[in-house]
Amino acid sequence: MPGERGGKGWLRSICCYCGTGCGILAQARDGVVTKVKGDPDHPVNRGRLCAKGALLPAIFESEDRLLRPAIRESKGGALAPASWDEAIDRVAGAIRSAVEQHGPHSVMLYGSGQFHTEDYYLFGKLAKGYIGTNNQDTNSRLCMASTVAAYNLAFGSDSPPASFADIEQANTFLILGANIEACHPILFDRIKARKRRGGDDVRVIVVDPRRTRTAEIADLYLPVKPGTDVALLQSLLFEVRLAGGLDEAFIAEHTNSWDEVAASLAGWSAERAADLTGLAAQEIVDAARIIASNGPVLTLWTMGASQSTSGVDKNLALINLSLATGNIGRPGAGPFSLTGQPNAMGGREAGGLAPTLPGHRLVADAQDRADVEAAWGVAPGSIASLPGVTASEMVEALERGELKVVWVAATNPVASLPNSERVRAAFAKAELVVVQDAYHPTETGELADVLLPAAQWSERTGTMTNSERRICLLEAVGEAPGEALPDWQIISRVAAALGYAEAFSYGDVEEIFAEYREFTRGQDLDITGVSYELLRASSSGVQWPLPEGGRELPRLFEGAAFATPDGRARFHVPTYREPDDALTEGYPLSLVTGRVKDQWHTMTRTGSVPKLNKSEVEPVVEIHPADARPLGIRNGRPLRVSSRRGSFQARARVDRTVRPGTVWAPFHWGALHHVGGPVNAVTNEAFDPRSKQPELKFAAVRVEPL
Ligand SMILES: Nc1nc2c(c(=O)[nH]1)N[C@H]1C(S)=C(S)[C@@H](COP(=O)(O)OP(=O)(O)OC[C@H]3O[C@@H](n4cnc5c(=O)[nH]c(N)nc54)[C@H](O)[C@@H]3O)O[C@H]1N2
Ligand SMILES: Nc1nc2c(c(=O)[nH]1)N[C@H]1C(S)=C(S)[C@@H](COP(=O)(O)OP(=O)(O)OC[C@H]3O[C@@H](n4cnc5c(=O)[nH]c(N)nc54)[C@H](O)[C@@H]3O)O[C@H]1N2
Ligand code: SF4
Ligand SMILES: [Mo]
Repeated sequence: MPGERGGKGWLRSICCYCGTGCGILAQARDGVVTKVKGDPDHPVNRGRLCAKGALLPAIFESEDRLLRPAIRESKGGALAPASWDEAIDRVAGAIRSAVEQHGPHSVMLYGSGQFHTEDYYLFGKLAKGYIGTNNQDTNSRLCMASTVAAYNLAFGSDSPPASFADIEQANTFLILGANIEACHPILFDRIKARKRRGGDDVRVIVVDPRRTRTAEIADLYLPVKPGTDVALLQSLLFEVRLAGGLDEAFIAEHTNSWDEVAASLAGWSAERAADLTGLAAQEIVDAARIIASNGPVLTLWTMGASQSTSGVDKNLALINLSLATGNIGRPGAGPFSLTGQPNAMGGREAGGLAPTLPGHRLVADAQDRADVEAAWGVAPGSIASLPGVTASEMVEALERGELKVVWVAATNPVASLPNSERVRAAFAKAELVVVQDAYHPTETGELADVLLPAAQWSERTGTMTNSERRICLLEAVGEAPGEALPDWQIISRVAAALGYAEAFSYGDVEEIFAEYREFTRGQDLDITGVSYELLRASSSGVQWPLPEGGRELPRLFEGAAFATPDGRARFHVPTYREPDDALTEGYPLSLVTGRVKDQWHTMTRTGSVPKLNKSEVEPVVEIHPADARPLGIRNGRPLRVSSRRGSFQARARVDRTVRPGTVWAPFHWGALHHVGGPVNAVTNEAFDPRSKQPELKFAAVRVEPL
């Protein structure tokens, strides 16, 4: 059997949760996965899995599986079971009439980092190539957009330079706004092992307003005030320079615009940054000295940096620090943004974001459009040059009545976008909401006019790319239940019903991969040397690029050849700005939101796994005793959190995990999982002007006991 490992029907896959991308061996009985184990041959996890991965078979026991299509005949009516033909006709009919009456930009396709790369590619081909709108985005907008923008600005391409293998060679870890213990547990194990083996040579610096379990392994923990990282990072660079930590030769030979950044450091002494960041000046100096003297430095970051109205600036400041110290393109070093979802990277590759086309191309580039049009066989000019609506702009476009049909697949925006009541109201205004999901009910599915049942992990074949550019094949191990279909087949059927059968007829998913692969030829992410056959034969997948006849590159920029016209990386001056939501007497506290180790996002899968629901049974709001006491808030008692947009209720956890002035809450429990309402009722939809990534990490709130 293809992909079979170790005999007896163990098939190879990848865990469908975080961007670590752990290798899994899975076995099915009667078409359902009943056993999984970590793949001992997979280089990422060497046989280990965290609890979420190890408990994957339990997700198939959920009673909430969406098994057949359903249609709501009229707004306000009930959803009634329908055949696939009826459901597809309804979707295609609505798209056709919206395009006829209002033009192609009245349609939006919203996908997900939980798609396979082939699904993304097909969604984009349909939207951008055939319907003729760039209104196709992914939930990676909420996750990776600031990093994509910053990598492109600095390197000329969206190319994460480092590999997980650099963990074992790094001497200093700068971990900023990342709770790796909870969100990338197997990577955390690797960092801990490096620290154990390296002894005093290894230093860990953690920057986070919350003293997470990740911070527990820190030699230096910096409880930064939320949103002030740019001030800290400018100051770190200032102090690194003072400590003699610049790599002058690297700056001179391989970068541009250092002088502007050097000039921008004036005034960013540790004393000044201490005021803004709430840190002690000495802590900043200490961190800078470690970075200056204890290389190689591996910088790891995620949402604490990116989900911000200064997300791009934070990312650029992190990259500047690596470039200025020569910590890039060599073992153990690099500015390395970890991806959150299992295939956030695949969407970046295949053109899943509104401004992009397959193979790191851009809709704004006339040559890129022409190349893609030619490859798809559509008339010149078919791909619009207008930028598409992003996920962050979708709500306003719905409110203005510009979007008539919204097709949501593998994401749950009513629960995961900021200011959820506004999102709900906006979706209710659409003429047709299509929700393609593996489960029902979900917060978004409740607003659907058409529900399309999707096959999920292990029920379909395809590829995903993890944080370190590693492409792996996920085999179909079991079968989809009921009438559920793989996402790519659903997309193909809608395309066929729209009259594009010829361009969307694929015998199997591998044909889609082969078509997509051609778009990478000659690009920085060239994978023309990759095939399903190769992926099936290898126990480790492939780290791009792997051009035909070439070799894969675990570490990029080793010769410091960047994808800019002159081959040099570019420094950019980051600007320090306050978060969008102002703290006032009425809203004096900063709410930071995040994740817990045993839940995944909006809980459609993990929420029904009993063993995962033991560690955190309900959402809490962490608050420092100094804030709780004057408000009369007691540990374990209910409280209300209100912002300028809305409120939710949860229990208080009074402890010293968060810094005074800051409260923290997990965002997993949406309206269907918690009577107190969703955390996203209060979060802010303001976004970074360059990346359009929303500021999910900062809301000015008031807290009161109930
Ligand atoms: N268990 C679990 N793992 C997951 C997921 C999950 O749902 N559950 N989701 C996956 C996905 S899609 C993603 S994107 C990743 C997210 O992974 P992470 O980004 O690591 O997770 P978060 O908890 O959202 O946020 C990380 C930290 O940012 C800190 N933070 C908030 N504001 C600031 C700030 O202004 N500055 C700094 N320096 N830090 C700040 C928070 O206190 C928090 O500890 O996790 C992935 N892994
Ligand atoms: N307050 C706050 N909000 C946040 C964040 C935060 O840190 N704070 N983080 C943001 C980030 S980084 C992210 S990535 C988002 C995540 O937010 P979402 O993407 O909305 O969350 P999920 O629960 O992962 O939604 C995935 C949906 O796809 C379904 N699904 C699973 N597998 C398949 C499949 O194979 N096919 C199909 N069609 N459906 C499938 C699931 O049942 C689920 O309904 O949340 C964002 N929202
Ligand atoms: S670390 Fe991430 S990829 Fe690995 S088993 Fe856990 S959730 Fe899955
Ligand atoms: Mo994410």
